[in-house]
Formats: sequence, structure tokens, C-alpha cells
Amino acid sequence: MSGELLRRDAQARRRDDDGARGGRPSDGDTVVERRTRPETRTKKPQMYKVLLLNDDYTPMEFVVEILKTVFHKEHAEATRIMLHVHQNGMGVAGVFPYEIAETKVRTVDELARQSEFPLKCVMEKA
Ligand code: TYC
Repeated sequence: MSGELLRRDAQARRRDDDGARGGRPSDGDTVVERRTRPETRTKKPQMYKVLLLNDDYTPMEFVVEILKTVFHKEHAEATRIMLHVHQNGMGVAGVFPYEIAETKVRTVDELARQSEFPLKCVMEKA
């Protein structure tokens, strides 16, 4: 390389290294990662409780079926949760990341609507 080209090359590399053009500091073409947390810390999503609400009209068997099909509960556990909701006004059907909780709520609403039962399902931060 000619003297002039070598000079320009070195100049460009300096600019690159100190981020003088306002970009991130980098090592040639490689972006230098400035880690602020240990590598082992991974992001855990905020979780949401999906709650079933009691009402006077939805049949107990329908709620048990919902708990088995939508929330993958065994029959005994589904019955326990349904009775808890019946006696206490509400109860947790499951705990999920936001989008999954949202889909469960929509599925329960849709199944209840199709069967013309007033069963309600809501989500709240766990
Ligand atoms: N209370 C209802 C009944 O007596 C049963 C029921 C349980 C309804 C749980 C809704 O989320 C519910 N038929």
C-alpha cells in the first residue's frame, strides 16, 4: 500500500475504534459487547394468573371440562378447582406468560359463548 493509503487506512481504523462518528465502539468490524450482567442471568417473562369467576348458571360439568381441555388438568384437580371457584367466587386455572394467558382467556370466552353460558375468565399479573 502507498504511504497515503496506509495513512488513510490507519485513520479509518482509529475512527472505528473510538466510535468518533457517534456509532458504538467497535473492534474493526466486530461490535464490542459491553456486558453489564453475568452471562447466566436470563430474562424471565412476567407471568399472569388466569382466573375463573363463579356464576349461578354455568353447569359444574362444563367448568370441569374447560379445566381439563383448556388447562390440561386431571379430572380430580379440575373438580377441585371448580369447587373452589364455586365456593370462593374465583380461582386460579393456571399461570402463564402474557400471550398464552390471553389465548386461554379468549378460548374460554369463546367456548362459553358457543354454549351460551355466562362463564367468565380474566387474567391478572401473578
Ligand atoms: N356456580 C356454578 C353452579 O352452581 C358452578 C360454577 C363453578 C360456575 C365455577 C362457574 O367458574 C365457575 N352451577
